[in-house]
Amino acid sequence: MSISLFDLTGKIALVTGSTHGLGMSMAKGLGKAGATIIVNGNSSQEKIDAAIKEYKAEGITAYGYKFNVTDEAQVIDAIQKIQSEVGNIDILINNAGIIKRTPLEDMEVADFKQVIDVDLVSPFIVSKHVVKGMIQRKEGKIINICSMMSELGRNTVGAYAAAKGGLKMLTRNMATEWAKHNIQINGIGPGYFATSQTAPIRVDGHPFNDFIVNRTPSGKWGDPEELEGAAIFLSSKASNFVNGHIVYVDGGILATIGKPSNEN
Ligand code: GCO
Repeated sequence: MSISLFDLTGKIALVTGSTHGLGMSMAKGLGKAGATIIVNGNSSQEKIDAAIKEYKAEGITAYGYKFNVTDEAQVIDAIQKIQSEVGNIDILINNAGIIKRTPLEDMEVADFKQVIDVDLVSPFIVSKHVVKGMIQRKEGKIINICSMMSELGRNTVGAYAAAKGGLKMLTRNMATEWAKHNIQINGIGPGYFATSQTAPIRVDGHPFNDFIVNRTPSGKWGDPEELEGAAIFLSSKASNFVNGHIVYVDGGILATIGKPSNEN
């Protein structure tokens, strides 16, 4: 198989929420495959600058743009700046997201809405404005970062599951409406990965940590670098006839009902 299928040289990829965590891991994967990375964050310019240094230290061409993905005016302004200062966006990874772990009966409506806003509405907002150029150029890749919670529920993450389940179906509808323009829209559903977002539930001896290691056929938490391949595949020519598909990178979690903790 020609390795050029996975070559992203000359491509520009916007990865929302890519100053740290899984967003940075996927962006580094695309960068190592040749893409120029547009780094996005909304917390602080210092965080973006620190991330840019990290990308450049790995030989990746990266530019930073601070904007709030839930604010349509900021998204429109940022996309215009990116297009005039760097170039057209060929690849969009909608990764920015938040989680609030609260039992549904205790959850404030405002908190529920904030999770939906960031995790479901913002991929719509950013995609709606990036896709315009992709439609004109008759080419593009959009990847929505879904979750195990696109398929399964879990105590205390009801708002997040509602958002990520919705994002799975939004991905399918984007494919339905935009595939005719030679745009491929897919999702990546990470399993349980060792990141800052999961740090609170990943402590040795923490019941949830033991549960996940047992619930995952691979018997471990994912290493963020293990997400790079799926991101490169769905960003490259190799996936030009893949559309509306969620690639689960989960160590086998969704393949199994699980096993008793005393069984190997
Ligand atoms: C949780 C975790 C999960 C993972 C991931 C699983 O609280 O259950 O944070 O949400 O982060 O989304 O796919």
